[in-house]
Amino acid sequence: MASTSSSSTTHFSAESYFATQLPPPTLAHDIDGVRAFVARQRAAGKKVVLVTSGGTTVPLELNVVRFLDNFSAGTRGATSAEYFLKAGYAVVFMHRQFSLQPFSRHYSHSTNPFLDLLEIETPAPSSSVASTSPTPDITVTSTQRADLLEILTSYKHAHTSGLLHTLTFVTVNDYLWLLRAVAQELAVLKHSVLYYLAAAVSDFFLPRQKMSEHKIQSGKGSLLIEMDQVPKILKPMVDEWSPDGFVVSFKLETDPTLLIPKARAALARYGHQIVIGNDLNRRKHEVVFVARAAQPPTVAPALPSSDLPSSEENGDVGLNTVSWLRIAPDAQDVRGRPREIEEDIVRELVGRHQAWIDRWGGDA
Ligand code: 9Z3
Repeated sequence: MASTSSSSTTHFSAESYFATQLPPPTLAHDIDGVRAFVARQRAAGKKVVLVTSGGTTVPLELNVVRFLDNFSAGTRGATSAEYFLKAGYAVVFMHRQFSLQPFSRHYSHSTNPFLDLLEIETPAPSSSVASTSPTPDITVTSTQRADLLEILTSYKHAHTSGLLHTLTFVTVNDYLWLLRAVAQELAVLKHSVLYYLAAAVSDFFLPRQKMSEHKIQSGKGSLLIEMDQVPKILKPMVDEWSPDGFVVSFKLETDPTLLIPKARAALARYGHQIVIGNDLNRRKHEVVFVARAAQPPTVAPALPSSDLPSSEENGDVGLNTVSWLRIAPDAQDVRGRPREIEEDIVRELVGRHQAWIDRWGGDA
């Protein structure tokens, strides 16, 4: 059971958390879907990645009116899922409801509204049917057509091929229950499963036993809430839920000096394979891979030499290898579109994951 500390907060282990907090009502149904997906991918000999993406909320009331949230839009996860599909993986995309999704992310309502891509074309009136006005047609703006066709083709393929399976969560509680159950299903894939944990997971939560049933009232003036720490679930994930999986977690910091020490501490504590560190303000063009040194050597990165990190910052630090990955903030691809660092992250991970599979005798 949960042990009580000196303050009024409780220290939850993963075990005590799941023994005291309720599963989301859709869990059993969600897991049936994952089980069928996994069986198909296993029969086809596919490598599978679980991508988690977006922020988690922490409700403050049982009849929830207010909740704590975080900034994540789900860009990292949605973008990476596309590159994993391109690399031949089957993808379980577990994301925060309404956060960005693979393919549709290119037409987000706030950055590139879909309606702005469309034109209304009114055909010239026909002289033979004088009384009826011709029905206008809808076309895609010519400058957008090539990009839309490419994205639409990949989108349709992901769906018709059955290689993309989507799950949603909202609260940190939904996320924890779903992650455990999905990992337990994916475990049958042994070394050919990759976990790419990019969701921004709250560190704190309010156990349901401490939540007010109804909307918190304002009569008492200020609001003081003491939250408990979310249990560290990477440890049971590595030790129990999916012990053969290749686990990559992300570490977000705003103080850049903490990035590598915190990443190293996470690896030492949880025993997984890689922590990718990212600074909030530089995350779109710079990340650092911190890995356990015992890991098989990485494949040669297929990056343009201008994008390679300077070698003096990379190397072994104690038990870990540290390698920076950077792209120029204004880098563009051959078609003049902004380059995405996720392309390089995924390429690097695909190589490291394959080396992991080979090292264990290849079960993909
Ligand atoms: C990250 O660090 C992601 O890269 C971002 C992506 C959340 C910064 P966006 O969605 O942002 O593209 O806007 N995610 C993981 C942070 C995290 O919560 N890690 C936890 C931890 O280290 C759980 S593995 O304990």
